[in-house]
This record gives sequence, structure tokens and C-alpha cells, in this order.
Amino acid sequence: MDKIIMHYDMDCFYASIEIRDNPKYQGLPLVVGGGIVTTASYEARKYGIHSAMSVFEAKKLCPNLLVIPVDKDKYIKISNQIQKLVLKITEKVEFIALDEGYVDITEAVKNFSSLENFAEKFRKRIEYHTKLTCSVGIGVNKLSAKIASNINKPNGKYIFNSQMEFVNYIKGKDIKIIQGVGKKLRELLNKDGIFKVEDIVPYSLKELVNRYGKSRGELLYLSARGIDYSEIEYRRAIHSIGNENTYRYPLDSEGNIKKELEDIFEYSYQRLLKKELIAKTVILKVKYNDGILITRSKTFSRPTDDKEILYETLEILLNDIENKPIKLLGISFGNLIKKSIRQLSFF
Ligand code: TTP
Ligand code: MG
Repeated sequence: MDKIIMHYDMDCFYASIEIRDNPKYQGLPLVVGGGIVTTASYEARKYGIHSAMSVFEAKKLCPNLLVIPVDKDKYIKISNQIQKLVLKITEKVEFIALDEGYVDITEAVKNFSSLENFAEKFRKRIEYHTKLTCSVGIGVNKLSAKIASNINKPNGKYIFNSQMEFVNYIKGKDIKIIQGVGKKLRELLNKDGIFKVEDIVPYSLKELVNRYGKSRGELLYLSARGIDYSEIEYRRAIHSIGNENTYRYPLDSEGNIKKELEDIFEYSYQRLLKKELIAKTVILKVKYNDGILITRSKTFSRPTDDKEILYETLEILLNDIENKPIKLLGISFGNLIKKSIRQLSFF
């Protein structure tokens, strides 16, 4: 296996949180929502209630349904807690919703006896810290990992050890199993006699592209063969570090400006070190006394935490801008990644 990708997805996320925080809800059919159901507890799902249905419809299916208002701020806090836990394994994580994400675990699993062992430890760890359960899937790419996490949901795991294993699993399944095959495309495919994933295989890439368009044709051709080239987009998950100052008396001498730059830099730099991050980009922000705001940035070929390089780059950026009184001066470090992969601290 080239790459090992894991997808995790919390079970019944909003509903599980509400049940966790109000044990009297345990075992009752409930939904979280206002006008629309955001999610339904497993008891409510037994009545055919699901996300995106109106609460009115849901109540028709289950008259004694409990309707809990959405508390998004609370769910975001818990989502952040989970994301922090996941980032302890590796920085190669792409969070795709509050309760799910892809993790490149190719390196991280090397310290474990097996993928099963890793997946189980991961699930137990999340549950220990949040008192919430999740399901995980492991595969050779995002496509297979995402499908895997759904197989033994809730509170389970599934592992595809190879692309072949994955193809064998999906070939007899309805084409809607492929992410991106929505209602409309499915109807089109059905009209052409394509119902199962294996029905796609006889067609050439050219035929599929001609019939369904470039991106959909490619998606079908590749997915049916278990191929997914998309990368885990993990840089986006990490924010920038920086700070800025506004001056009641604008800075107008070069000496003062340099002195301020040093102070602001030092403060941000210490935070960068403390968080054990390295930066690929430095950004300078300046607002002149006349109200004009400019930003200048420099991206390095490699991320660094070298103090001299970072500071001197900012100095160069500052020297290159117009020399006018400054009302606001700020710097930040962007494109951050963890200096070391601290996989052991998660477990
Ligand atoms: P999902 O992961 O799709 O669903 P879930 O976690 O509730 O259930 P499952 O066990 O099947 O994973 O969505 C995560 C949360 O996002 C869900 O708890 C509520 C919210 N959500 C909405 O607000 N609107 C929606 O349409 C959907 C699908 C989810
Ligand atoms: Mg979920």
C-alpha cells in the first residue's frame, strides 16, 4: 500500500452530544433541529426520520418525538476538541465537516501492530476524551476510506487493505455509493442501463466523458476502478499566527518603525516557537495615516522557524513599501505546519 488514509465520522453527532449532556434523553427518539431536522437519534431513525426532513414531517412519523433546538456553538467547541485530538497524531488532516475528516496515517501507523489496532485505539481515544463514539474507515485513498467508515456505522470500523479489496466490495453496490453521484447523475446513468458500479467498467474513459462530461466521466471511470488521486488538503486546517498594533500617534521615523516591527515580531515569534510550528509565509500589514491599507508577503520554498530569516524577510518587505506615517503595523506567519509529528502523544 502506498498511502494509508483514514476517514473518521462521529456517530449521530449533534444528537449524541445532546444525549450525552442530558442522560434522560437516552433511548428516546429525538431530533436536533428547528424547522428542519439536522440529525436524528438512532431511535428516531427507526421511524424513517432523517436529516433535512422537516420537523413537521418527522413528528407525523413519530408523534412523541423529542425536538431539541440546535446549539451550534456547543457543537463547534466539541468539534474543536476532536480536531485537536486528531492533530496530535499528524498534521496531515483535512477536516471536511464539524464531525468528520480525512487523516493521512501512512507514517503514524508504523508504530502499531496493525491497522485494526490503530483504528481501535483511535476510536477509544476519541471516546475517552469526549464520551462520544465515532466510526472509522481505512483505505488506500479518500474514496475508499470514506466508504469504509460507513460500513460498520455506528461505533465501528472497517478496513480495506488494498485497492483490489475495495473494488471487490463496491462492484456490486448501487452507483450512488460513489461520492459525487447525486440524484440527477444517477437517473442519467440508470437510463443508460448503469445501476451498479461494475456496470461502469466496460465503458472507456472517452465514452464516459462524452456522455456525462469531463469531470463526471473521469469521476466514474476512476472510482469504479478504486482510484482517487485527490490529496488530503491539510495546510488549510492550520491558522496563522501574528499580531498588530494601532498607533494613536502615527509612526513617522524609520527608527520608530523598526523598533515597533521588532517588538511585534518578537511577540509573534515566541508564539510560533511555543506552538512548535514552522512558517512558509510571512506577511506584513501596514495602514498608513491616510487610511490606505497594504499587505506584502513572501513565501519560502520551505517552511522555517529561523529567527533571522523570518525577521530579515519582514525588514525587506518593510523597506520596499512607501515611506509615509504609519497608523497600524502588523505581521503574521502563515502556511504553518507542525515542526515535528508527535504521534505518540495522542495515545
Ligand atoms: P452527519 O455526519 O451527516 O450525520 P450524523 O453525524 O448526525 O450521523 P451519522 O452517525 O450517520 O454520521 O452530519 C454531522 C452533523 O452535521 C449532524 O449531527 C448534524 C449536522 N447536519 C446538519 O446540520 N444538516 C444536515 O443536512 C446534515 C446531513 C448534517
Ligand atoms: Mg457523522
